[in-house]
Amino acid sequence: MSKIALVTGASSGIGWASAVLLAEEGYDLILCGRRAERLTELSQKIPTKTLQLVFDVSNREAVKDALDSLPDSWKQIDVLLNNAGNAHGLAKLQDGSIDDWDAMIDINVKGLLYVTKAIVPGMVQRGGGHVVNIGSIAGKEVYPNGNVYCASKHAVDALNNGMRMDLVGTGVKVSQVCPGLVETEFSMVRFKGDEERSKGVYEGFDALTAHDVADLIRFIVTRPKHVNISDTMILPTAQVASTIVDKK
Ligand code: NDP
Ligand code: 8X3
Repeated sequence: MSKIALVTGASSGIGWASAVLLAEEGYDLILCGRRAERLTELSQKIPTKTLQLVFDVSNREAVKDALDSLPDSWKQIDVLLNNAGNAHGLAKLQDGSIDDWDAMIDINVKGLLYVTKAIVPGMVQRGGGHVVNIGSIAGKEVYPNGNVYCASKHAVDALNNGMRMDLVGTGVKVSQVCPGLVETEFSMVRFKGDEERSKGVYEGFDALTAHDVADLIRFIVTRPKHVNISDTMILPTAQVASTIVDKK
Protein backbone atom coordinates (compact mmCIF):
# COMPACT_ATOMS: atom_id res chain seq x y z
CA MET A 1 0.00 0.00 0.00
CA SER A 2 1.26 3.50 -0.76
CA LYS A 3 2.31 5.84 2.04
CA ILE A 4 0.51 9.15 2.55
CA ALA A 5 1.97 12.45 3.78
CA LEU A 6 -0.08 15.54 4.59
CA VAL A 7 1.82 18.82 4.32
CA THR A 8 0.36 22.07 5.66
CA GLY A 9 1.68 25.20 3.99
CA ALA A 10 2.57 23.26 0.84
CA SER A 11 1.91 26.29 -1.38
CA SER A 12 5.29 27.88 -0.68
CA GLY A 13 8.78 27.57 0.79
CA ILE A 14 9.63 24.70 3.12
CA GLY A 15 6.26 22.98 2.67
CA TRP A 16 6.52 23.03 -1.13
CA ALA A 17 10.09 21.69 -1.12
CA SER A 18 9.19 19.00 1.41
CA ALA A 19 6.24 17.81 -0.68
CA VAL A 20 8.58 17.40 -3.66
CA LEU A 21 11.14 15.38 -1.66
CA LEU A 22 8.50 13.27 0.08
CA ALA A 23 7.12 12.39 -3.35
CA GLU A 24 10.64 11.29 -4.32
CA GLU A 25 10.43 8.90 -1.34
CA GLY A 26 7.21 7.47 -2.78
CA TYR A 27 4.66 9.28 -0.64
CA ASP A 28 1.29 10.26 -2.04
CA LEU A 29 0.67 13.83 -0.96
CA ILE A 30 -2.20 15.75 0.60
CA LEU A 31 -1.24 19.32 -0.24
CA CYS A 32 -2.72 21.99 2.05
CA GLY A 33 -2.75 25.77 1.92
CA ARG A 34 -5.04 28.69 1.25
CA ARG A 35 -3.78 29.44 -2.28
CA ALA A 36 -5.45 26.80 -4.45
CA GLU A 37 -3.66 27.84 -7.65
CA ARG A 38 -0.26 27.26 -6.02
CA LEU A 39 -1.30 23.80 -4.88
CA THR A 40 -2.42 22.98 -8.42
CA GLU A 41 0.94 24.18 -9.77
CA LEU A 42 2.77 22.02 -7.22
CA SER A 43 0.65 18.94 -7.89
CA GLN A 44 1.71 19.14 -11.56
CA LYS A 45 5.35 18.72 -10.49
CA ILE A 46 4.68 15.69 -8.29
CA PRO A 47 4.84 12.24 -9.86
CA THR A 48 2.93 10.43 -7.10
CA LYS A 49 -0.80 10.84 -6.38
CA THR A 50 -1.88 14.17 -4.90
CA LEU A 51 -5.00 15.59 -3.32
CA GLN A 52 -5.45 19.27 -2.56
CA LEU A 53 -7.13 20.66 0.55
CA VAL A 54 -7.69 24.40 0.59
CA PHE A 55 -8.32 25.71 4.09
CA ASP A 56 -7.10 28.15 6.71
CA VAL A 57 -5.44 26.22 9.55
CA SER A 58 -6.57 28.85 12.06
CA ASN A 59 -10.25 28.20 11.27
CA ARG A 60 -11.25 25.33 13.53
CA GLU A 61 -14.39 24.39 11.57
CA ALA A 62 -12.59 24.66 8.23
CA VAL A 63 -9.84 22.31 9.46
CA LYS A 64 -12.40 19.75 10.62
CA ASP A 65 -14.48 20.01 7.43
CA ALA A 66 -11.42 19.70 5.19
CA LEU A 67 -10.05 16.64 6.96
CA ASP A 68 -13.48 15.01 7.30
CA SER A 69 -13.87 15.43 3.53
CA LEU A 70 -10.94 13.13 2.80
CA PRO A 71 -11.98 10.05 0.85
CA ASP A 72 -11.44 6.81 2.80
CA SER A 73 -8.46 5.91 0.62
CA TRP A 74 -6.68 9.10 1.79
CA LYS A 75 -7.51 8.92 5.51
CA GLN A 76 -4.60 6.72 6.62
CA ILE A 77 -2.01 9.47 6.92
CA ASP A 78 1.49 8.20 7.68
CA VAL A 79 3.32 11.54 7.94
CA LEU A 80 1.88 14.85 9.13
CA LEU A 81 4.16 17.80 8.39
CA ASN A 82 2.94 20.67 10.59
CA ASN A 83 4.60 23.44 8.62
CA ALA A 84 2.04 26.20 7.94
CA GLY A 85 3.01 29.37 9.74
CA ASN A 86 4.58 32.76 9.45
CA ALA A 87 5.77 35.80 11.33
CA HIS A 88 3.57 38.89 11.09
CA GLY A 89 5.43 42.09 11.89
CA LEU A 90 8.63 42.80 13.80
CA ALA A 91 8.11 45.43 16.49
CA LYS A 92 8.66 46.14 20.14
CA LEU A 93 5.87 44.70 22.24
CA GLN A 94 4.65 48.16 23.19
CA ASP A 95 4.34 49.09 19.50
CA GLY A 96 3.03 45.73 18.22
CA SER A 97 -0.21 45.12 16.33
CA ILE A 98 -2.76 42.98 18.15
CA ASP A 99 -3.98 41.72 14.76
CA ASP A 100 -0.46 40.46 14.04
CA TRP A 101 -0.34 38.77 17.45
CA ASP A 102 -3.68 37.10 16.85
CA ALA A 103 -2.52 35.85 13.45
CA MET A 104 0.67 34.30 14.85
CA ILE A 105 -0.97 32.62 17.82
CA ASP A 106 -3.98 31.48 15.77
CA ILE A 107 -1.96 30.09 12.85
CA ASN A 108 1.36 28.93 14.34
CA VAL A 109 -0.04 27.50 17.58
CA LYS A 110 -3.78 26.89 17.38
CA GLY A 111 -3.67 25.94 13.70
CA LEU A 112 -0.99 23.34 14.41
CA LEU A 113 -3.12 21.96 17.24
CA TYR A 114 -6.34 21.80 15.17
CA VAL A 115 -4.64 19.86 12.38
CA THR A 116 -2.85 17.57 14.84
CA LYS A 117 -6.09 16.81 16.69
CA ALA A 118 -7.79 15.87 13.40
CA ILE A 119 -5.05 13.43 12.37
CA VAL A 120 -3.18 12.01 15.36
CA PRO A 121 -6.05 9.98 16.89
CA GLY A 122 -6.18 7.97 13.64
CA MET A 123 -2.44 7.36 13.84
CA VAL A 124 -2.84 6.12 17.41
CA GLN A 125 -5.65 3.78 16.33
CA ARG A 126 -3.49 2.38 13.54
CA GLY A 127 -0.48 2.07 15.85
CA GLY A 128 1.88 4.20 13.77
CA GLY A 129 2.60 7.48 12.10
CA HIS A 130 5.01 10.39 12.26
CA VAL A 131 4.33 14.01 13.16
CA VAL A 132 7.02 16.47 12.10
CA ASN A 133 6.60 19.93 13.60
CA ILE A 134 8.33 22.92 12.07
CA GLY A 135 9.58 25.03 14.95
CA SER A 136 12.33 27.61 14.63
CA ILE A 137 15.49 28.93 16.19
CA ALA A 138 12.92 31.48 17.44
CA GLY A 139 11.46 28.64 19.53
CA LYS A 140 14.77 28.11 21.29
CA GLU A 141 15.80 31.72 21.95
CA VAL A 142 14.22 35.16 21.68
CA TYR A 143 15.42 38.20 19.79
CA PRO A 144 14.53 41.89 20.02
CA ASN A 145 11.15 42.70 18.42
CA GLY A 146 10.44 39.00 17.86
CA ASN A 147 8.33 38.74 21.04
CA VAL A 148 5.08 37.09 19.88
CA TYR A 149 6.55 35.16 16.94
CA CYS A 150 9.18 33.76 19.34
CA ALA A 151 6.44 32.94 21.86
CA SER A 152 4.48 31.09 19.18
CA LYS A 153 7.52 29.02 18.23
CA HIS A 154 8.38 28.37 21.91
CA ALA A 155 4.84 26.99 22.11
CA VAL A 156 5.57 24.69 19.17
CA ASP A 157 8.72 23.53 20.98
CA ALA A 158 6.68 22.73 24.10
CA LEU A 159 3.95 21.00 22.10
CA ASN A 160 6.53 18.94 20.25
CA ASN A 161 7.95 17.67 23.55
CA GLY A 162 4.51 17.23 25.11
CA MET A 163 3.17 15.31 22.13
CA ARG A 164 6.12 12.95 22.17
CA MET A 165 5.54 12.19 25.85
CA ASP A 166 1.81 11.66 25.38
CA LEU A 167 2.33 9.41 22.36
CA VAL A 168 5.06 7.18 23.78
CA GLY A 169 4.08 3.54 23.38
CA THR A 170 1.56 4.24 20.60
CA GLY A 171 3.98 3.76 17.72
CA VAL A 172 3.60 7.40 16.66
CA LYS A 173 6.85 9.33 16.30
CA VAL A 174 7.13 13.08 16.93
CA SER A 175 10.00 15.18 15.61
CA GLN A 176 10.81 18.85 15.38
CA VAL A 177 12.86 20.79 12.85
CA CYS A 178 14.03 24.25 13.95
CA PRO A 179 15.50 26.25 11.09
CA GLY A 180 17.43 29.50 11.23
CA LEU A 181 17.22 31.91 8.30
CA VAL A 182 15.64 30.28 5.25
CA GLU A 183 15.00 32.33 2.11
CA THR A 184 11.31 31.80 1.34
CA GLU A 185 8.26 34.08 1.31
CA PHE A 186 8.61 34.28 5.10
CA SER A 187 10.04 37.82 5.24
CA MET A 188 7.63 39.10 2.56
CA VAL A 189 4.81 38.03 4.86
CA ARG A 190 6.52 39.40 7.98
CA PHE A 191 7.12 42.77 6.32
CA LYS A 192 3.74 42.83 4.57
CA GLY A 193 5.02 42.78 1.01
CA ASP A 194 7.99 45.18 1.48
CA GLU A 195 10.39 43.60 -1.04
CA GLU A 196 13.36 45.81 -0.23
CA ARG A 197 13.21 45.01 3.49
CA SER A 198 12.62 41.32 2.85
CA LYS A 199 15.57 41.00 0.48
CA GLY A 200 17.79 42.71 3.04
CA VAL A 201 17.26 39.87 5.53
CA TYR A 202 19.10 37.43 3.26
CA GLU A 203 21.81 39.73 1.88
CA GLY A 204 25.52 39.30 2.59
CA PHE A 205 25.51 35.58 3.43
CA ASP A 206 24.22 32.28 2.08
CA ALA A 207 20.84 31.69 3.71
CA LEU A 208 19.34 28.22 3.87
CA THR A 209 17.08 27.24 0.99
CA ALA A 210 13.75 25.52 1.47
CA HIS A 211 15.34 22.47 -0.13
CA ASP A 212 18.02 22.34 2.61
CA VAL A 213 15.31 22.09 5.26
CA ALA A 214 13.24 19.64 3.23
CA ASP A 215 16.29 17.41 2.90
CA LEU A 216 16.51 17.20 6.71
CA ILE A 217 12.79 16.41 6.90
CA ARG A 218 13.31 13.64 4.36
CA PHE A 219 16.14 12.22 6.50
CA ILE A 220 13.97 12.31 9.62
CA VAL A 221 11.02 10.47 8.06
CA THR A 222 13.16 7.81 6.41
CA ARG A 223 14.84 6.52 9.60
CA PRO A 224 14.10 2.94 10.66
CA LYS A 225 11.03 2.27 12.81
CA HIS A 226 13.06 2.13 16.06
CA VAL A 227 14.82 5.47 15.47
CA ASN A 228 13.23 8.84 16.22
CA ILE A 229 15.05 12.09 15.58
CA SER A 230 13.26 14.04 18.27
CA ASP A 231 14.60 17.54 17.69
CA THR A 232 16.93 19.28 15.27
CA MET A 233 18.23 22.74 14.52
CA ILE A 234 19.43 23.64 11.03
CA LEU A 235 21.25 26.94 10.46
CA PRO A 236 23.11 28.64 7.66
CA THR A 237 26.84 28.25 8.31
CA ALA A 238 27.02 32.03 8.70
CA GLN A 239 24.41 32.05 11.48
CA VAL A 240 25.13 30.97 15.06
CA ALA A 241 22.24 32.65 16.87
CA SER A 242 19.14 34.62 15.89
CA THR A 243 21.06 37.89 16.15
CA ILE A 244 24.54 36.70 15.14
CA VAL A 245 24.91 36.34 11.40
CA ASP A 246 28.24 36.83 9.66
CA LYS A 247 27.23 39.20 6.86
CA LYS A 248 29.95 40.34 4.43
P1 NDP B 1 6.40 30.75 3.44
O1 NDP B 1 5.77 32.07 3.69
O2 NDP B 1 7.16 30.58 2.17
O3 NDP B 1 5.32 29.58 3.57
C1 NDP B 1 4.35 29.59 4.57
C2 NDP B 1 3.28 28.56 4.24
O4 NDP B 1 2.34 28.53 5.29
C3 NDP B 1 2.54 28.88 2.95
O5 NDP B 1 2.39 27.71 2.20
C4 NDP B 1 1.21 29.39 3.43
O6 NDP B 1 0.18 29.01 2.53
C5 NDP B 1 1.03 28.61 4.74
N1 NDP B 1 0.13 29.32 5.63
C6 NDP B 1 0.33 30.49 6.25
N2 NDP B 1 -0.76 30.85 6.95
C7 NDP B 1 -1.68 29.87 6.76
C8 NDP B 1 -3.02 29.67 7.20
N3 NDP B 1 -3.63 30.55 8.00
N4 NDP B 1 -3.67 28.55 6.81
C9 NDP B 1 -3.06 27.66 6.00
N5 NDP B 1 -1.81 27.78 5.56
C10 NDP B 1 -1.12 28.88 5.91
O7 NDP B 1 7.37 30.50 4.70
P2 NDP B 1 8.31 29.26 5.11
O8 NDP B 1 8.28 28.17 4.13
O9 NDP B 1 9.61 29.86 5.46
O10 NDP B 1 7.60 28.86 6.47
C11 NDP B 1 7.19 27.54 6.78
C12 NDP B 1 7.37 27.30 8.26
O11 NDP B 1 8.75 27.43 8.59
C13 NDP B 1 6.63 28.29 9.17
O12 NDP B 1 6.07 27.59 10.26
C14 NDP B 1 7.74 29.22 9.66
O13 NDP B 1 7.44 29.79 10.90
C15 NDP B 1 8.90 28.24 9.74
N6 NDP B 1 10.22 28.81 9.74
C16 NDP B 1 10.65 29.60 8.70
C17 NDP B 1 11.94 30.11 8.72
C18 NDP B 1 12.45 31.03 7.66
O14 NDP B 1 13.48 31.71 7.90
N7 NDP B 1 11.86 31.10 6.50
C19 NDP B 1 12.86 29.80 9.82
C20 NDP B 1 12.30 28.98 10.86
C21 NDP B 1 11.04 28.49 10.79
P3 NDP B 1 -1.00 29.94 2.02
O15 NDP B 1 -0.53 31.37 2.10
O16 NDP B 1 -1.27 29.46 0.63
O17 NDP B 1 -2.11 29.63 2.96
C1 8X3 C 1 12.17 32.20 11.32
C2 8X3 C 1 13.58 32.59 11.61
O1 8X3 C 1 15.01 34.28 12.83
O2 8X3 C 1 13.23 35.16 11.45
O3 8X3 C 1 11.61 31.41 12.31
O4 8X3 C 1 12.75 34.10 13.54
S1 8X3 C 1 13.64 34.11 12.40
